Amino acid sequence: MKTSVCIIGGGPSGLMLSQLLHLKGIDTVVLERQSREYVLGRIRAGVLEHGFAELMREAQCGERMDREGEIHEGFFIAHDGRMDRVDLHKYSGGSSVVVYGQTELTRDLYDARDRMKGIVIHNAEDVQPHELTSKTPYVTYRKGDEIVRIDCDYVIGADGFHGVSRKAIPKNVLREYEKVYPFGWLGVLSRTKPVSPELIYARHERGFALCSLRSQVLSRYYIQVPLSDKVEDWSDEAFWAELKRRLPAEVGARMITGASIEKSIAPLRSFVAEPMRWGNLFLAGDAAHIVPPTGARGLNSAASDIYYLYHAMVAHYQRGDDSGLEGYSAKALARVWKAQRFSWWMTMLLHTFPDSIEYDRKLQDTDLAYLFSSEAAQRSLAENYVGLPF
Ligand code: RFL
Ligand code: PHB
Repeated sequence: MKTSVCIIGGGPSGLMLSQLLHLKGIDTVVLERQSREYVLGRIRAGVLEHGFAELMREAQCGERMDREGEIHEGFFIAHDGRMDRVDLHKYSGGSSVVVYGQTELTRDLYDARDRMKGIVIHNAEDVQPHELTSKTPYVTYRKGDEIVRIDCDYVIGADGFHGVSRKAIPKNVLREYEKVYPFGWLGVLSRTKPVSPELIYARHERGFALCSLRSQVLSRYYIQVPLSDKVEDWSDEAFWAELKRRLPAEVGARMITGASIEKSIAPLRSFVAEPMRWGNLFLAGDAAHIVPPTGARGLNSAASDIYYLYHAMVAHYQRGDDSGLEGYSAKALARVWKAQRFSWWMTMLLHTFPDSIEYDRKLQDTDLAYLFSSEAAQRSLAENYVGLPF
């Protein structure tokens, strides 16, 4: 097989880039290790920044998002038994975020790829990029007993944190920065009316909690748990009881509970790999960087990578201009690190750290008190939460 751009990974990053390039007449093949059902079964992000929503529209995939997604102009931070609202709209100069599930947007991207007869190969085993520093790179994968080779100009590593692409960069070139937090998030999806029309991020001495949603009939809740906890340790009853304990009493009292339809634990991690380009391999999204979900930045960091790569590839194929490709890594990383900083800050502000000392907790109190006493601080939070410009 032969293509211009071979994309490893059929998550949101890979599908979005493939769709955008196809619309500009640039040929791509997407290789995905899992089945489509598996990819669509993963419950992940719920909050999309303005820039991500714009990319969905540019990819001609925004119709259902615009119809079914909810525009959110603010969220709450619950602490010390009270709720303070962050007015995103007011403090970001009129911007907002869209609540629309990653599952739904991935489905929209798959549908668009199908409509355009884009090539997405599922269940591709042993995917491996080769000759990445040559002018003729290629990717191989196995389907049953057959090894298939795809020759291409460029390889995009959009295969998430556990993918193969990043590992193809030699150890003496790749620099990895990592911070692992001593807890995870236990998430529950339930077909119940959300407790609040806007998200509630809760700081509590028993641990962080988050009330989010997918629609007005589908709730998504999270609680901070120790890394040693297993999903099986948490019955639905135990989850609801603990969630309520961490919320202001009046919020807990009006919480509607029900059977969980999905329950999983995600560890929290901050991670950046540099550079994001090696020869003709370009990393994008979770393959290159991970944030703890506290600031809702994961998918949104991927969005800027895709935006830069898309424009760089179009400049290359349509005008022979390689400046975008040359500058990709530095440009992408500049924004990536700002999302890292913000996600780390939100995480430090709102979680209970097992090894914290009295002094640390006083600083958390003071950070929150400062936030809600300073318009400048709220402006900074809002600017980051709705997404810094690409
Ligand atoms: P993905 O989604 O991991 O997709 C990578 C794809 O590559 C495939 N793959 C391979 N394919 C071929 N060969 C291989 N060797 C391969 N290895 C892997 C995988 O099967 C997969 O399909 O990466 P991508 O596309 O970069 O997208 C990133 C996002 O998924 C991620 O950043 C977000 O989900 C993070 N995140 C959130 N981000 C937000 O912007 N807002 C949120 O509200 C938000 N909430 C969250 C989140 C992540 C969470 N978890 C579980 C980590 C909430 C949670 C709980
Ligand atoms: C979610 O709805 O899954 C969600 C929302 C906001 C976050 C993280 C996750 O910060």
